[in-house]
Amino acid sequence: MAVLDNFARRGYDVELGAESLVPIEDLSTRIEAWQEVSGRTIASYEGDLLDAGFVFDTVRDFRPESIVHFAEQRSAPYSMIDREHAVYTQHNNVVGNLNLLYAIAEIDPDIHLVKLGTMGEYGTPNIDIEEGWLEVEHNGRRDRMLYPKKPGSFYHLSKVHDSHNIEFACRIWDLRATDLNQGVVYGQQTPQTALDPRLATRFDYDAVFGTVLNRFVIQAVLGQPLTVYGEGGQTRGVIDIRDTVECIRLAVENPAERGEFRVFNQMTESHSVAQIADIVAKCFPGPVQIEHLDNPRVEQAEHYYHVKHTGLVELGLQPHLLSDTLIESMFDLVGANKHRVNDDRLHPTVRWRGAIKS
Ligand code: USQ
Repeated sequence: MAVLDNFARRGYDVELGAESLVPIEDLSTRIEAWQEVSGRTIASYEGDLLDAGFVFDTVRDFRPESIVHFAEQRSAPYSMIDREHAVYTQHNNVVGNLNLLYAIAEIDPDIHLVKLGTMGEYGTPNIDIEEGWLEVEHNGRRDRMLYPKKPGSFYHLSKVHDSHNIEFACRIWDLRATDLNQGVVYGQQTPQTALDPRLATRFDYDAVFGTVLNRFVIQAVLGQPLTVYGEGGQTRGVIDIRDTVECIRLAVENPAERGEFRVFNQMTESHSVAQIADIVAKCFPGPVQIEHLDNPRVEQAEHYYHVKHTGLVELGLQPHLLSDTLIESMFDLVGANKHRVNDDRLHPTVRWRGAIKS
């Protein structure tokens, strides 16, 4: 196994003046810790997917069977800060992914690409969301098309562009790829990271990178109001971090066929933001205030949301559904690290219409 990293995520922390709530070791320390607890080695390559020469050299050197591609700027608010951040996000994500597709096609088209997509590619259409593809009948004729996308940020759009590029590469070069359209992740530990504190993974609380349930848990422990945007009627697919890891394992061990662009909706249940706030408030052993802020994003306040997500379950996924026990264990984790929070970073500052002069 090998890991490739340009440490961009650590750079965003410096830029934004926020850090993971749980301290993160440097890569070499984490690799050493993993070797100690598991007896397995991980090779590491330091470089950028935007550097095509580096990508080709790395793929040629390591010759993987599968590549799990998580190396993208993943925050919707970050992509909406201003023009520069939108351009950075789409350039970094779309071009990095394209370099990887070319490397696979030229070096070994048998490599299975497992790509992190997002449920946000679909947006909130007023029809059922299928797993990536849609059977369409139009003027008496039928075809199977990529599901039409209506995403909600320049970040989510970057993943739509990636999906189209990957489907095209599968069609013309006979590559094999799985697009994991992941929902909003919550939780912080997996059975693997729990083996040693040096293996801890990120737990973001700030309004740019923190995801909604994790933020509400942290706000409850800090005695801060839970920041529900608008009425909280927007519904999202969510997934426990332990299941995200399991889904990747299942996708890698059951590769797509050559020429196949396979899509899984990687989420296990849906909740509205208001429901998530209520669940956190109910579990917390003290008083919790819920604050409805003017929604800084542009999104539908109320909408239909029905998602098909059977592909991963058919491969054997046994979902961990959101439970009081999980949320309670997160309270302890936050309590132990709450001195690390910079309160200024909790409140949303990025407005979807904020950078446009009108
Ligand atoms: N929200 C609040 N209050 C908060 C934070 C968020 O009401 O303090 C609301 C947002 O308005 C949104 C929902 O909660 O309606 C989810 O927001 P989020 O920040 O948890 O998630 P999102 O921006 O959609 O992005 C996250 C990850 C991204 C991933 C995506 C999956 O950062 O990498 O792709 O979840 S999905 O949402 O399915 O597209």
